[in-house]
Amino acid sequence: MVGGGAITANSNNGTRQASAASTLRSLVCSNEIAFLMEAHDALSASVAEAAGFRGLWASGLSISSCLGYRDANEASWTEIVDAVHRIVEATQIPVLVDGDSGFGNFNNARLFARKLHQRGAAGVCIEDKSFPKKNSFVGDRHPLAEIGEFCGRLHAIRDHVPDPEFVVVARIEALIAGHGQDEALTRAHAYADAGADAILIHSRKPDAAEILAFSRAWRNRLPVVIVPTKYYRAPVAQYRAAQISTVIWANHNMRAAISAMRQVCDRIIREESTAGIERDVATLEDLFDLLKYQELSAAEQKYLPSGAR
Ligand code: SPV
Ligand code: MG
Repeated sequence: MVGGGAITANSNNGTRQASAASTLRSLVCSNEIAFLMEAHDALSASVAEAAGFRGLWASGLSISSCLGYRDANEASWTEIVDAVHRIVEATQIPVLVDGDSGFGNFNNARLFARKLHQRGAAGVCIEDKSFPKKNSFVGDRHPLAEIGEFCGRLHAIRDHVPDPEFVVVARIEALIAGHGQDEALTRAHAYADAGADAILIHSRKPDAAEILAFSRAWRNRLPVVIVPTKYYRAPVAQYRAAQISTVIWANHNMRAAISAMRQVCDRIIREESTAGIERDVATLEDLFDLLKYQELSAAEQKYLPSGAR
């Protein structure tokens, strides 16, 4: 059976939050490499949990795309918090939220992080750009936030979320924006001093050379998190050897859904029938299992008078 579902998550939310944050913290801080799978809604989160992932990445790109928004802060922070809440309620594994640049200055960032924590998120990752941000793979030379100002956002999140276990990841966009390793390292040290728990170093190169160079120079002062969307050919063995702490598969559930839906739509319109695709799509029983319809039947036995069942 998959996930905790709305019933259990609502009934013990305080305990759930505390344990989710410490579970994520131990995943990110352990000596073993961890993998976070992208989720953009309850269903994708449940599928990832059932596959065996031990943590989730609530992706800004994927959540926005599924809502019909571009990854340019078109979705409001409350829409993101609501989407995260559905993910949290559907699963028992910790959720690291892609918090973009924190939706403004220190004040917006701390409010957003606190709301995420209240809704059961285990941690937030914020990137050193300003509001509105744009997806790292769209356009060139995105302006970076000023270091001191971004540190204020990190400090404010730390001070405002009433849980020392809540994980704060500082994401460095310096390499994406065309700056060198020195700029990335200066930023990483400043963000570590400002209270970050881990550093996400992002890259748009087709190979892992620049993130591996960063990690060598950084010497693991804090755990390093990476997002190999563009350098997907690099073997995980390289990351293990470099003592990378966490790998995020950032958008693959959403992209898989696009391909699968497109294939099915193309066939149904061409064949004017669903007979040909029936074996290629999830069964309704599969869906009912994912959504725990069995729990509803059991609850009916318990709570409905026998005449009403
Ligand atoms: C996301 O998943 O929204 C990310 C990762 O921020 S990336 O799109 O690779 O920048
Ligand atoms: Mg994002």
